[in-house]
Amino acid sequence: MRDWLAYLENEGKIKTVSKEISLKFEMPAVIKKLDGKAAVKFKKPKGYNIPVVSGIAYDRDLFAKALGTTKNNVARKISECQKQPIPCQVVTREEAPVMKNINIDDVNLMTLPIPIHHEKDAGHYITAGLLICKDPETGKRNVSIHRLQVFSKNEIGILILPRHLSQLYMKAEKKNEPLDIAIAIGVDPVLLLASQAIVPLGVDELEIANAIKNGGQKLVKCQTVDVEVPAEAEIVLEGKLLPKVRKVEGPFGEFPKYYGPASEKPVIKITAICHRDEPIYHTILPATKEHLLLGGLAREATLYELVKQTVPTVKDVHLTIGGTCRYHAVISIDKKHEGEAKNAMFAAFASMQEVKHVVVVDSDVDIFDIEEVEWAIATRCQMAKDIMLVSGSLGSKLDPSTNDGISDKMGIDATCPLNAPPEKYETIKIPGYEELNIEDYLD
Ligand code: FMN
Repeated sequence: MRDWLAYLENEGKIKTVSKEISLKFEMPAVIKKLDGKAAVKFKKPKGYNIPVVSGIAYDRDLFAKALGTTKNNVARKISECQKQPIPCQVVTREEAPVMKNINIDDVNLMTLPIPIHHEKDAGHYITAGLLICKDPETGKRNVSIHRLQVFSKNEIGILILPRHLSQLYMKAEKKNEPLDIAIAIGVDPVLLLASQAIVPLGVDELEIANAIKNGGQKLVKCQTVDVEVPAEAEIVLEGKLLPKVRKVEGPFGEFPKYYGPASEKPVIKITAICHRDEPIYHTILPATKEHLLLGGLAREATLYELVKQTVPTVKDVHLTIGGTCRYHAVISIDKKHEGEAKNAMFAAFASMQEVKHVVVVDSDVDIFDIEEVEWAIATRCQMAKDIMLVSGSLGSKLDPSTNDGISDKMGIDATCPLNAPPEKYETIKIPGYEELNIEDYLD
């Protein structure tokens, strides 16, 4: 993360707050004011001597930069690297900056500047930790991000939705054994993004990050658990996900800007805290662009791949910020046959449970420009025939308008009919406009 912060500083993309600031609401309020405009570093969280950063990748351009590609190629780049993971190098404890300071005997989470983000949050939440563990049967690594409520100086509550971690936890729980885990805080945007990859169980997201980086991702073994973590992380919490223990976690302000409710959740016992010299803590404020894009860009990569299997002429996919980077998909296609738009909708709904509304447009529309998408809807569809509605499908449980996740889905075909006379949809043009440099004309 340090190299990335240095880049942000060089580019003038990070603001600094030197005055003392409370972790409870005050820091999150500043982060929210700067959302989408700048990253921020808080030098003096009140009561702590560890600085906090947030919004370290706050727009699509920054993620593209971190991935070493362009804004419109993010999905394809992630999808390529997902297919070709590269094993990471494991270095010694002496070579790993994060193992410079190891605390096993007197573990105390209260020494970390962990904010309280929203009004009704149940407490202090760690929001930017990569949770790394291994499949108890195969030994393959898995990486994911989870909301983590600090219960005490060495206990954390965790929300585990039914994906890979839940499968690994169930395997351990069946044997009444704890699952060794580690939580890496303060990592670069590529590692954060790779953790969100939607890949089959057994594909190691750290190896996807290594592929994106063209190698060079170093790992180090933990001290108290059988897990490897990024050697250059700022902070690593080591711990055990306990079998058959549940405690009330939540409520917590979630990505759709509503609260996720309180309920009984699994518990992690922290066994060690390791950190670099002068560590920096990273927090993600829920529902900010940093949060939405992290999940959204990885989902776009998978959506692109899966829609392409059904509609090979797909050009781009976009999960919009307004649709929480989950619920609204825009897909552009080079339509060759009538009906392809509807097939693209079916493919999108089938490939990603959270996708609720899909708009399909022609490839002349820039799907990253919402004004252009709206224009296509306004001028290229007639809703009685171009809309598709499905009821009673499985959607997102965090969408409050669903019935415990049971959701309607809607698709809009905003493509031009292939048999329309060409002049009907011919867009207006001014010859010479593209080449004209406005500065040559202004006083
Ligand atoms: N997934 C959860 O199950 N619980 C969470 O609390 C949770 N919080 C997240 C917070 C952030 C900031 C982000 C970016 C994602 C979060 N996710 C959460 C999504 C998972 O990290 C993501 O779906 C991941 O790919 C799951 O990996 P897995 O299938 O390997 O378990």
